[in-house]
Amino acid sequence: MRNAVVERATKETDISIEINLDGKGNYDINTPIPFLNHMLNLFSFHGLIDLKIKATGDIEVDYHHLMEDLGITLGDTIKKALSDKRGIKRYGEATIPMDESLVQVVIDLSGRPYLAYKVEPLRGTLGGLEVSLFEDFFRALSNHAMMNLHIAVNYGRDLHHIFEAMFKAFAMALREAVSIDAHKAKGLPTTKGRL
Ligand SMILES: [Mn+2]
Repeated sequence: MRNAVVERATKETDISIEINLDGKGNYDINTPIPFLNHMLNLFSFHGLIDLKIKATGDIEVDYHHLMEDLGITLGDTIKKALSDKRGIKRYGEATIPMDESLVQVVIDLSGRPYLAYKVEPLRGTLGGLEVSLFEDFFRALSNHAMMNLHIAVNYGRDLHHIFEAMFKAFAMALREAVSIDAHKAKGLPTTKGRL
């Protein structure tokens, strides 16, 4: 089983995350950001990744610190669970609709972090959460998971639908990228000898 636990506490936030990449999609997500809980539940369920999160933070300021620190800690946890990445497919892609919205996510677990976030400037809040903070969340996550992550909103109207499609696409793309490839099971999916 590829699992990991990471705990991270600062003066601003206190986060503990437990992950199992070879799970069944069981989740127990407790952050004080209701819309993010909804997104992480979907991520776990569709990614077949078991995920337990306990988080608190200085949300009386705003949600920025907690969103960014959750991205950092989830990225660290994914990286730790992947360990030496032996046998993984490495690449993953998913394009997922949610009613009128369509979002594409492409992942390369290359060891070189990069976020391409092709999202028209979206303004607005979902359950009090400013949606621009999702870019900060995914940037922190890609940096700490050492993941090349491309997110493109092809089109969409409703903010809830756009971000729900984004998290489902992220889940499906990651599920593929971390899956074990029978052809590569003996080694690393690179001609370089390390990832
Ligand atoms: Mn929903």
